[in-house]
Formats: sequence, C-alpha cells, structure tokens
Amino acid sequence: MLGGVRSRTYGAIAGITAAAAAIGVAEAVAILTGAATAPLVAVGGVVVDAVPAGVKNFAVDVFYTYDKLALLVGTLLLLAAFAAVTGALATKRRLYGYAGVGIFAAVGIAAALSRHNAPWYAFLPTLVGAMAAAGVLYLTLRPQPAESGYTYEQRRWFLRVAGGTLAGAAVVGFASRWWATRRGVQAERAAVQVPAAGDSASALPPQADAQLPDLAPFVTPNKDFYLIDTALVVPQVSPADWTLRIHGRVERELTISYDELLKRPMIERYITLACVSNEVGGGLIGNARWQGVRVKDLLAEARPKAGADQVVSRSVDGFTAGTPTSVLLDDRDAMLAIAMNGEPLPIEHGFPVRMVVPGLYGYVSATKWLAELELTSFADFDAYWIKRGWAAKAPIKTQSRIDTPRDGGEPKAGPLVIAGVAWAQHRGVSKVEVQVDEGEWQRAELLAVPSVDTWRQWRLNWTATPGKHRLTVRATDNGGQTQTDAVAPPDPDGATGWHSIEIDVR
Ligand SMILES: Nc1nc2c(c(=O)[nH]1)N[C@H]1C(S)=C(S)[C@@H](COP(=O)(O)O)O[C@H]1N2
Ligand SMILES: [Mo]
Repeated sequence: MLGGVRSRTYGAIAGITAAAAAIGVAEAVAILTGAATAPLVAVGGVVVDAVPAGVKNFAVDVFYTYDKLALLVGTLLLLAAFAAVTGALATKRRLYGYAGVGIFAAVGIAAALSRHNAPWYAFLPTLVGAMAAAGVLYLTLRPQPAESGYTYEQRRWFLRVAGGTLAGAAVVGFASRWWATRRGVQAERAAVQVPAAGDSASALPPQADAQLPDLAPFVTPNKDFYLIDTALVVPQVSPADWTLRIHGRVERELTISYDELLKRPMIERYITLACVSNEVGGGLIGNARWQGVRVKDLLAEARPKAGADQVVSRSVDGFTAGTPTSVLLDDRDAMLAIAMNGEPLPIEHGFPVRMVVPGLYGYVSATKWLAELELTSFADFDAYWIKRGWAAKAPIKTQSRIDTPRDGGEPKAGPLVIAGVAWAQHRGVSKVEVQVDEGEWQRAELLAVPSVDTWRQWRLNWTATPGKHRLTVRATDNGGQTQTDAVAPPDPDGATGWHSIEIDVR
C-alpha cells in the first residue's frame, strides 16, 4: 500500500507543478492582455464582489492592502489543494488530470470575461496557462508511475521536470507581475503638468498645525494617506486614453478628454476624506489639498433632467458610487480632482481623475479611476456598497480622536498636552471637549482651519497626576450638535461613540 501512497504523492506534486505553470504562464500573457485578465486577479475580484451581505464587514476589511494579499495567497492555496487532489487522481487515470485543467480553465475564463469592461481576449491568459498545465501533466505523469512508484531513472526525470517547472513558473510569474506594475502608467503620470488653479486654496492659516509628535499633521502627506478600494490590482489608466462620459438622464451627453479637462477652470481646496468603515478612533481619514474641475460646471453643461436625483460615478473597474445630484450642484466644492497636494493624483488614489466631495463618506462620492458620471435616480440604481447593505445616503458624522498621548501610553507626571483631530465636514467643528476620568468636560483650544470642509486639530494643557487615567473627547459641530455617545458600528452609515483612551501616568 506504501507504493500507492508514493505514486499519489508524485501525482500531487505533478498537479501542483502544473498549476504553478498555469499561473506563471498566465501572468506572463497578462502583461499583454492586462493584469485584470490574469486568472488569479479575475477570480479574486469575483470573490471580493461576491462576498454576501451577511459578511459585508469582512468585505470591508478586504479593502486593506494586507487582506488583498491574504485573498491572493488564499486563492493560490485553494488552487494548490485542488491541483494536488487532481494530480493524485491523475495517477489512476490521466483523464482526471485533464478534467482538472478543464475546470481550472472554465473558472478562470468565466471570471476574466465577467469583469467590468473585459476585453474580448480576456480568456487568453487562462487558456494559454491551461495549455501549459496540460503539457506539464503530460510530461510529469509519463510514464505512469507504477503501484510501487517510480524507478530511479523515472524519479530523476520527474524531479527535473517538476523542479524546473516550479522554479521557472515562480520566476516568470513574479517577474511578470513586477514588470506589469513597474511599466504601468508611472511615466505618463510623471509627465503630467498640473496647471495653476485659477481659484486656488485659501492660504493655510499658520496656526492650523500644532506640529506635535504623534498628532496627525493638518495635511496628510500622499504617502501616508489611507487607501481603500476593491481593486486587487491598481488600475493603470493612461491620460491619453482617459475620457469621461456624462450621460443618462441629461439633456446633452458629454464626453471629455484629459487634455480638455486640464484646460477647464480649476479650483483648489483642502478637503478631508473619510471612510465609512473608520472605527471610532481609527485612521481611515486624511486631509489633502485637492485640485480639479467643479462637478457643478460639468453638470451645468450636461443639464440633468428633472427627477435625476442621483449621480452615479463609475470607475474603469466597474466600482460605482451614488451621490445626490443636489449635493453636486450646491455651493460646496465637489470636484473631479487631478492633483493631490500639488502632485498629479497618485495612481493608487485614482490617477488620472477621481471625484472628491466635501462632507460625504468616500463610498458614496470619492470614485477613483473615474470613467463615467451617469445621471439616474436613487429609486432606479443602487451603487456598489448599497447593493451590499450600506446606506444610500451617507453624510460624514461628527467625530473626534485623541492622537496624543497614545492609548496605553505611560507619560510622565506633570504638564502634558492632550491633542487630536475633530471633524464634521461641511458643517465645521465649533467645540471640542475633553474629560479626564469622571471629571468636568474641559474645553480644548481649537486650531485654525481654512474652511468647514477639513478636520481640525485641537489641544488641551493638562497637569498629569500619577496613576491610571481615562481620557475621552467629544466634538460639537457649527450647527450646535454634539457628537453622540451612543456606540454604533460603521455598518450601515458610519460609526458613532466617543473616543476614549487609557494611560498610566508615571
Ligand atoms: N474605483 C474605486 N473608487 C473608490 C473605491 C473603490 O473601491 N473603487 N472606494 C471608495 C472608498 S470606500 C473610499 S473611503 C475612498 C478612499 O479613497 P483613498 O483610497 O484615496 O483614500 O475611495 C472611494 N473610491
Ligand atoms: Mo470607504
């Protein structure tokens, strides 16, 4: 019986080798056909989109960079398990192996062709990969290992083919992905000349930033800005190919190119972007100086029809956000942004063009890699996260956060600055209060802000006394509404509650 086990082990190795060859070859072909057509990326994308409403919070977590990596690794492990079983079966009948390759091909091709705007040739990476896998199976399982396993010569032959293929597939796969990412649109982005904005951001008040260690700086550097999206590979959109289509319930359909967009009157504003998934005290929020074209100006040319109360912004990868038309037409500075903190939009933040709307969470407004604006109604269309159970309308809730001292910190007794940020975009923050233990609420000093559309730093001087203390913060917006202490999770329209930290003063 030992011999049987051994031949099955060879079969499993042959199966995994074949799968590795398929993935490696497919990645190489995807250099030509586009990263989104690679089976691994396509299947992973289907998984991200298909996560049922019941586990939608998991889906939100998938947004984070490391969870995307985990998803890819998980998909690879599943594939390896499937390949090992198929390969083991193939030692009994070679046909089982080819059937396994067929299933791989069917799943990969179906996934690749189902992706938004998939080119007709999206099946190619999987198909060529599957052919490579079939070839590897044919080679490694010939001659068929006997019940007693391989002879010495056969074993050498097997190990040479399997080892060579595995190493080759790994090198080709990683090199292809690396090359595709490197090639991307970095050069095109570097060549963009950001025109001067006719209507530039009001100069930053010198007192906007207390510049304390651990306190979030007033302007978040691009490299530190949080990243949230459903894209398993960052879409690479060349400005030369970029167009924006404004269509749907409009009097006049518009299509504009990147060059045309750059020639339009531009505004520049500080706007704080926030993610609905941000937990109380969390870091999924950032403030940048955005430059772009007012959405209002473009909509004025397209002339929305009566009843078109929703603007659906759609990205090149099919992600959609639905924004109230009224918000895009009111006097706030909703824009199609082309620059972030004086640089062309970073690729991962939506290059070449994204939407930025003061006062609304990102999932209902901040579409990256923008391709279309479609005028429709809330009754007629549910955008990406609305289909998955999140609220259709999501103004940002008033929130505040303690950045320093740090939660769990052990500061020295004596004078101590408690500081953080507070936000209530498009309403503005009028008051921040801090409570030490069960004491009186103390009013913090508010730093300056350029507008009501950004977060606001605050600080309070305190004489820290030895022992354990709890510090709590709450903000009040310009309408006089104090943030609620009722604890609610991010789902469905933003977390609430007061941020509280514990410190042990030494
Ligand atoms: N194309 C696309 N745009 C998107 C998303 C996405 O998944 N795909 N996520 C949105 C969400 S939920 C947020 S919070 C913001 C985050 O923008 P950032 O990654 O630039 O910080 O982008 C929004 N725009
Ligand atoms: Mo988000």
